[in-house]
Amino acid sequence: MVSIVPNNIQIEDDRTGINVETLKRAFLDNLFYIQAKFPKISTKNDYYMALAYTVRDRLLNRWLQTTQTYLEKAPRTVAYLSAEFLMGPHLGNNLMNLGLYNVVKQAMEEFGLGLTDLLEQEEEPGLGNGGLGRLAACYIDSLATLEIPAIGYGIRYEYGIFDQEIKNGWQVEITDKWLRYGNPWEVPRPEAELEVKFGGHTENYTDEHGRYHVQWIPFKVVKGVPYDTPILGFQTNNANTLRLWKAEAPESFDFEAFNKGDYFGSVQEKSECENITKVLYPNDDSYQGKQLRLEQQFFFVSCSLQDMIRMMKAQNLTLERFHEHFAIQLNDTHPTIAVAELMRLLLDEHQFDWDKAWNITTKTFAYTNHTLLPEALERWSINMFGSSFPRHLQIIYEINLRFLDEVRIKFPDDGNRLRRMSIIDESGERYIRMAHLACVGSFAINGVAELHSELLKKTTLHDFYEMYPEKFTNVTNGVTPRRFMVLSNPRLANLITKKIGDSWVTNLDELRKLETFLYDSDFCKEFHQVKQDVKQDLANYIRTNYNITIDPNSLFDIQAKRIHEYKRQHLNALYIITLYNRIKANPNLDVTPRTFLFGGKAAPGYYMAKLIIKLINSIADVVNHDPDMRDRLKVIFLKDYNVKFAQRVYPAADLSEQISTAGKEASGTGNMKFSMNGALTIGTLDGANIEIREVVGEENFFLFGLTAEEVLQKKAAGYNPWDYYNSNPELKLAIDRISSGFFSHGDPNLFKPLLDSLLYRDQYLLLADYQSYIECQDRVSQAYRDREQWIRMSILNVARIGKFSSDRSIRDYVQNIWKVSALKVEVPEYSQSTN
Ligand code: 4GP
Repeated sequence: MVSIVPNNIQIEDDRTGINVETLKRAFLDNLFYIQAKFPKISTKNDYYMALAYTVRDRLLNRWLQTTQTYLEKAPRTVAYLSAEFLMGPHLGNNLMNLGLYNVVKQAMEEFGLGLTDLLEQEEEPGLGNGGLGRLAACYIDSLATLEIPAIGYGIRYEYGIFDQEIKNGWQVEITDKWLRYGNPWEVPRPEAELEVKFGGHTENYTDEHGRYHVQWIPFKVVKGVPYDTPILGFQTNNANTLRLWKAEAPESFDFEAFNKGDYFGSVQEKSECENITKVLYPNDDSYQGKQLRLEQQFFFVSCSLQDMIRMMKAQNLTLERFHEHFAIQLNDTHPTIAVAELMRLLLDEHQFDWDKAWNITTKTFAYTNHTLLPEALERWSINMFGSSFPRHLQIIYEINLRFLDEVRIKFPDDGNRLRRMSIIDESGERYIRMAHLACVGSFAINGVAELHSELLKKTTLHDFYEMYPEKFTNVTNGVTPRRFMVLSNPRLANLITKKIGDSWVTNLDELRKLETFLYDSDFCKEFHQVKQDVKQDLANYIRTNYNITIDPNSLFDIQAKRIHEYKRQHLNALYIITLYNRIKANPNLDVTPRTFLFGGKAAPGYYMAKLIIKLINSIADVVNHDPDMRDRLKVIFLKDYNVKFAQRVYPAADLSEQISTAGKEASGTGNMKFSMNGALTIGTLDGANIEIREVVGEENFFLFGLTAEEVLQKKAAGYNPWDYYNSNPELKLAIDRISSGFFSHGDPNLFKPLLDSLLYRDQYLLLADYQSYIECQDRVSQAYRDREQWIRMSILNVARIGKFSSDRSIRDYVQNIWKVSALKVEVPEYSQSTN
């Protein structure tokens, strides 16, 4: 076999060398030969690009070596199918993983360039909405770090999640043109393109052996072109691949139409094909039954499965062993059409019989559920589905027929159960229930936190749990400490490393050692100083970008996540108004100064969420300009919350708001990132909050609110929000302030829809939880005054958070679901980094 890396490459080669001089030379070389610029006319972006290519070069031998090793050894491989990958900027992460951060920083400094400045330049690939997409990114990081052979498969959206601007207090969406200046991290692979079919009809035929087959005659065919991004693990040589698919027209023009003079018709067809991967649907925890969305899902799933089959063929592996070679994880139901597509490929294109194909399929897939919210459970109308995927509809009918027979055997004479469990919802207009297809077609089903997995078994997927109890398991989410501690909070990371060495970065449980220093006053001082410095950084940022001065000595109280009624940003807002009212009533009140910071995007079509943003901004307007507040209260809505910005925000928090209605937040992952950075949590017994509280200790967590069970009981007993309004004067005053038009220049109607929803329905029980929340918030204010105790609580949050590393989650998946093994990749000596 020819060596992957040419043998004549030397240590000092410009594409691999890692000392300052070589890096500088390589940087100038890239500036000249790739950006076609010289320093005098270079923009900051040119410098960023030149540096990105310099770093990418140093990744490539690891990446290619990984590919070669995987090719030779043909290990069992995880295929992580996700419609979203919210990766965040690559440059800093790659520098950290390669161990090149400091040497590159120095090289840039010698050119008079600031590395931080260059890092800022990167447009982040916003190919996800929030939790689910960012989780996929953390998992891809951990897979590489743990040296697990894996591929991430997804969609290369031309426009990712919109950029958010705030105009007059309202959210305004701006197209995210993240590819405008090129993407140095991806490598297009047009030679590996595949075809994906859509629409049309099916025909039956009999082959020469008298066997019956179905052929799908599509209406259109679209090309899928893979774009590959290397994902390097932390200080490993394993660089896995993130393979994102772009849709293209099969021919650039329909020449027949063109020759007939239908120029626009032929161009239109091209753009219709390309539309499939044009834009990410900006909805989180909900879905829109749009045909294009379904087509996106099928498109990337079909490309990915065909790609896997092609790889097996290239390795001379038989498809009979598909399930031994690949473990495919379905990240929510978005890729679930894969169950039907793998069946189709095996049946129609590779001539397997049904039983064999079904056996392979059901040993291949595992399904993760991310939400219990009914509005987020995907279902596709039969008509729409059948018009795009006539063959898959047949296959799904057949799967359903056989599945219902099984149900009948296990639960005879239970017609209601059959109706409830059927993959086809026949209660009105007929729909395909994708979660049901996922449960039937997978060998494992998991929720993302203990409570969530329990609730799945008890409620949403209860029938499936009774049918297949052995399939159900829990994998509590985790997040990568590389990006969310080492990269985003270097001050804290350095302090920790100084105390306990650096093995915590890949073994987060090691943080426990910090408990030894709990009463070491020097350490506590340093720990506190780190927090103050980081808060000062954020304060500077806010002053520069918002022209608002905030006091780093005030308590930084942060709620950063998608805006959603169940996440209850408006409960937080009610507390702010309560504090405001108290100070207005008693201007000399002794309050703990607080800065309330919010960040998060609302789905563009989610009116109530947008109104919540407007409410927060309107409160900020009044509070920040009221001299009575005397800097004791500040409110800021930080626009365009994304991964890059999140990295600034988590480290600066004193208090993390995790206040969803119990039973609604599947897990949460922001809660983990805040706690890892020493914020204390104020939260309900929801999602992973419960497990966080368990490990950090209940005395280091501010708990309030109803439990999931109490929420259900309250609703069952006939919940009436007016009872709370009428009996709680502070709550009444807060709500009346809003309804009087006090925050809306006298307009009593602006926030009426929000207030009506609270007073007449209050689906998420804000009013029921209000008193408990404000009492808890008052305890927080009190606790913050005891600085030493607060610091200790904060240290304990960091020290005990080890469980929530995504490395632990991935180990759980590896051992309990995927059954894959690590495979170490070796690279030549010269490219090993030194720092
Ligand atoms: C989110 C859940 O809302 C969140 O609780 C969870 O931590 C995250 O997935 C990852 O598991 N769901 C979504 C979504 O982002 O789009 O459904």
